Amino acid sequence: MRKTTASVLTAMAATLIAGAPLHAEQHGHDKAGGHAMTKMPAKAAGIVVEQAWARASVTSNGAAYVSIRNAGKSTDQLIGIRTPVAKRAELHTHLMDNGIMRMRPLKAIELNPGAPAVMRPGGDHIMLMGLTHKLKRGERFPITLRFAKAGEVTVMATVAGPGARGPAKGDHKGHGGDMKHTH
Ligand SMILES: [Cu+2]
Repeated sequence: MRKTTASVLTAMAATLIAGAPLHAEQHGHDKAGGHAMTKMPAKAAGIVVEQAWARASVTSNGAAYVSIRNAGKSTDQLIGIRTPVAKRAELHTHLMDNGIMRMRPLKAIELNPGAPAVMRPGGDHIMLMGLTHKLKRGERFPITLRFAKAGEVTVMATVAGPGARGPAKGDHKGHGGDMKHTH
């Protein structure tokens, strides 16, 4: 088990270097803070980010999840992530490999009109690497998503419990009554 984890991390590190341009743009827009975007789902050029949440962290890495709807007419791609709470944030997915669940970095996530991308534990996720502090349940923090066409969107993620399978129930902060879910 331990060995497997280590080799996955090594593979991830190699890919991270290859994927470095994703981070070329870190010149501090983090002041966004999200005041303006807490009232309704964040939106840019047809892209709607409906739900953002994270698990409470137990190590120096963490995981966050968003649901993205492409309400436009053409395909877009999620190509980059950043957040002030982690040194790096990467797009990951989980793949079964010989009966072992492994994480794999993704260069991008395709966003087709009419097919929402729902990140969830065990599937696509945002890997938060090198957290600046422990993410505690109930805490909120900004995540900036970069899209190939729609540009950048910043959303506020709410931290749920450490083993949560979904966003905390009854948390209406920042979701402007958009309570629908796809599964
Ligand atoms: Cu991961």
